[in-house]
Amino acid sequence: MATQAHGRNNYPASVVVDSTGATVGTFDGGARLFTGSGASSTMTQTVDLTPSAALIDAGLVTADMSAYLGGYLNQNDYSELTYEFRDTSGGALHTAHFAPVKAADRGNASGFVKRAETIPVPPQARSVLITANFVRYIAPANDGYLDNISLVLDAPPGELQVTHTSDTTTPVSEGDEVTYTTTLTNTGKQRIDVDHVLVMSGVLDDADLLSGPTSSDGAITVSPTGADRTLTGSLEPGQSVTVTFKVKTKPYAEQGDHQLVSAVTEAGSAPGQTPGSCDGLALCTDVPSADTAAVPLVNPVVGGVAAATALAAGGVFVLARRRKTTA
Ligand SMILES: [Ca+2]
Ligand SMILES: [Ca+2]
Repeated sequence: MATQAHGRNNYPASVVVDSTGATVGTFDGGARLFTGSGASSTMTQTVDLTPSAALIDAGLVTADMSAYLGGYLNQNDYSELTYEFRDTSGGALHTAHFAPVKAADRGNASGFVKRAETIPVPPQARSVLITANFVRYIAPANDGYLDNISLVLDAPPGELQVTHTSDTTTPVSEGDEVTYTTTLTNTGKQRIDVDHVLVMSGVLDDADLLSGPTSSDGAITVSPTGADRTLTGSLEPGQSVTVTFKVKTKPYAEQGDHQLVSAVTEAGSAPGQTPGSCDGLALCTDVPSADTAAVPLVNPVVGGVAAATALAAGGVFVLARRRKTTA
């Protein structure tokens, strides 16, 4: 095995040719390409799959394999490539083979043809033995060419769905209790990290904390103090955890802005100051507080806010985050 510079000493540039010899594309082949040496030569590399063992055994991983195989003018010197997926004992579970690109496949032009294959990685696979063979038909040079040998593992990501609700959206009066529920669910295929903020400052200016916030499962930890709390941890596929807290509305005269605004954001996206509305907050509830002592029947200002809030509360708020894992 040897390497040569693309485009020098009659070695081809990084060009893709078809069976008529026409150049139909180029690729980023870098500075050099692999060639054979002598009558035949071989090179190998073993890729360790053990970091992805759990996902592989769950049948979640696909392998994308590709390479550019080529040769010189009308010579049938060629390269070929195999990817052998092996178990812990080295036994072959599956072998993908990229067939030689002969002179007829290239229309007798110097250049490359791309070979590619995607397979589900067989469960129990722990390594891939990649073997390149270079075979010479016409001496002296072994003109089996090979470039951009690739193996990429892919698996469906974890996906986090978050909802945030209050048990009322109509105006509350002093002394009323409101319960808030945040639900975090992993609807994807891999474990996913949670790093969020439960924003309570817009509620606690108008109401006293009675209980919580409490996580239903140790997978999600709620920071113990502060008007805003962090929600951190990780969720397995299918796992769902709720975080709840309950407040009691203060006497009207002791309230802040009379808007009980609470939200959940991703870490780093929490508002810098106490929110007075849900503007700019995707996962948010806004419960207005009515001055029932002063306006016992209808308060048109509060009514307008309540109508807007009911619209916001009628939907399901979803934030999704996707993560791609390769090995
Ligand atoms: Ca040759
Ligand atoms: Ca408020």
